[in-house]
Amino acid sequence: MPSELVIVYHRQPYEEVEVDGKIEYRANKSPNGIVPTLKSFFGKVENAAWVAWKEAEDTTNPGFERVIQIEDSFGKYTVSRLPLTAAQVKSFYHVTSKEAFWPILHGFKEKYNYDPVDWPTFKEVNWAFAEAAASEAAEGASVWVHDYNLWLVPGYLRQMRPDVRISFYHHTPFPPADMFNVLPWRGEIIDSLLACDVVGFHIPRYASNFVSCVRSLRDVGSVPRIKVEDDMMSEGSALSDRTVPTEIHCDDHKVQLGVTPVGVDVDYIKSLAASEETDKMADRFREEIGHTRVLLSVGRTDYTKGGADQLLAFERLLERRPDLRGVVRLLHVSVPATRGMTVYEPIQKELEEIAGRINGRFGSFTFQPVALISRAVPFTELVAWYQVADVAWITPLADGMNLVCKEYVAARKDGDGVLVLSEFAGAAVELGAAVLANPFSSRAMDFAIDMALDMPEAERRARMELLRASVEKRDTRHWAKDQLTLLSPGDFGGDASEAA
Ligand code: GDG
Repeated sequence: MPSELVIVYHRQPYEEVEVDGKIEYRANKSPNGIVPTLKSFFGKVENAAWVAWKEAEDTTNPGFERVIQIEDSFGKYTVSRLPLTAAQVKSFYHVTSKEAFWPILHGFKEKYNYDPVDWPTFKEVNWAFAEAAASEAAEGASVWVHDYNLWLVPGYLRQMRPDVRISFYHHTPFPPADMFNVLPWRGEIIDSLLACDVVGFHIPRYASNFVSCVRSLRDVGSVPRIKVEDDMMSEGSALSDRTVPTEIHCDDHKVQLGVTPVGVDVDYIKSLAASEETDKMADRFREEIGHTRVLLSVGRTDYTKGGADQLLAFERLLERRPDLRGVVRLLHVSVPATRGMTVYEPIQKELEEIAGRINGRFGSFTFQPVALISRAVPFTELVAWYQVADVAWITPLADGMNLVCKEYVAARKDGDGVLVLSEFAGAAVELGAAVLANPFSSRAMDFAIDMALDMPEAERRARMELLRASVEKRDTRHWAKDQLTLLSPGDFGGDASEAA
């Protein structure tokens, strides 16, 4: 049945489990992150569909079921699975998206790798995503495309289906023109985005950067701007702007710019934090660590996340402050990328090398200052650690938003704990009550971590109260409400506030 809302996201919204020789589809193991947030839209929109890829050795295999019906805790929905070969996945995702686009989006020109890019394959895969979305969408439906690896989908879809409303959301930063224009395919990408009805970003700065990129390539005339809400303009963040562009007109077509920072599911995290299981786990962790103070860092293993700089800052902390040796530990959870992404291997090695050196220099038979966890930890366990950690140390060099810092705040039901947050995470624009740090400056990192560790309880609590108010205000429900308005103003029926 044609769908009113088609979500186009490269990952499948479930996990396949083999039970007695039969494949069963189950909700993703990890209840956090962006997939459950997107899936929450299914409960509120009739006939929703999802388009993702499925790696298939033989794409002509008649047994391959392309469209499947799923029913899980999020409701009933259709999943259209694009069969891609391993070579297509490697070329479109691991190479073009991760080696060429990702570094440019995050401002790392030196990591940009153009040579292995096979642009025709990228186009072919994007065309296939657009075709799948076109065949799922009902007349006048909304199609919601996610992230840079599907940048060309809107342009193709517009050719196939002029009737649909197309919205594109960027989960990453959007870079300024002198960075974006490094991409030789810049004109094609911008033209595709200009075929959208809505182009969405986390924060005002990314929308402004997008406008500067469009202006550098196309004639768009004047662009209206409005003042940014006060609570989206933290003075301490390097990414804060005072005004934000609202729309672009190009060739008689209006593109609305949506600025909607993604939040976390505060109610869900609070319920986990209040559960007996998490409480018991947190108590066990406290018992195990005794009087040790815990600094917690969580993120994917990626050069943008600043893991190595953080470990080096921790090493300097132990060098500078002998009083903290044997007293403070860093729990560094760094989850490696999916299989086959060799581009992240050197970072993993670097993290292991620095962590090993710190433990060698400052550890003993019974005490290791750094616990480097190179695998995913179950989310309940993570929430228990959020409750136990004295400091959440989240200092990416660049990050579209960063959900981990918001999860930490949402989990602090005791109202205590300190968040040290990079000025270059999108979240810093809202979370000005955190200890904001510039990860490019050793001095600033040292100052921030000293300040966090030495902060009096009253100040910790006052800051945490402000942080919690902010995270609660812009949670997944808030984001969903904004998204539904942008996706289809006045349509879909129901109460959008219940969508997440
Ligand atoms: C992209 C953008 C933007 C991490 N370790 C474990 C684990 N996680 C979960 C966290 C969180 C999610 O993964 C990571 O979200 P982030 O937002 O921090 O980062 P990206 O994956 O880079 O996401 C980012 C986001 O899209 C949304 O738009 O904020 O800027 O780069 O939910 O909790 N979860 C579990 N175990 C782990 O060890 N279960």
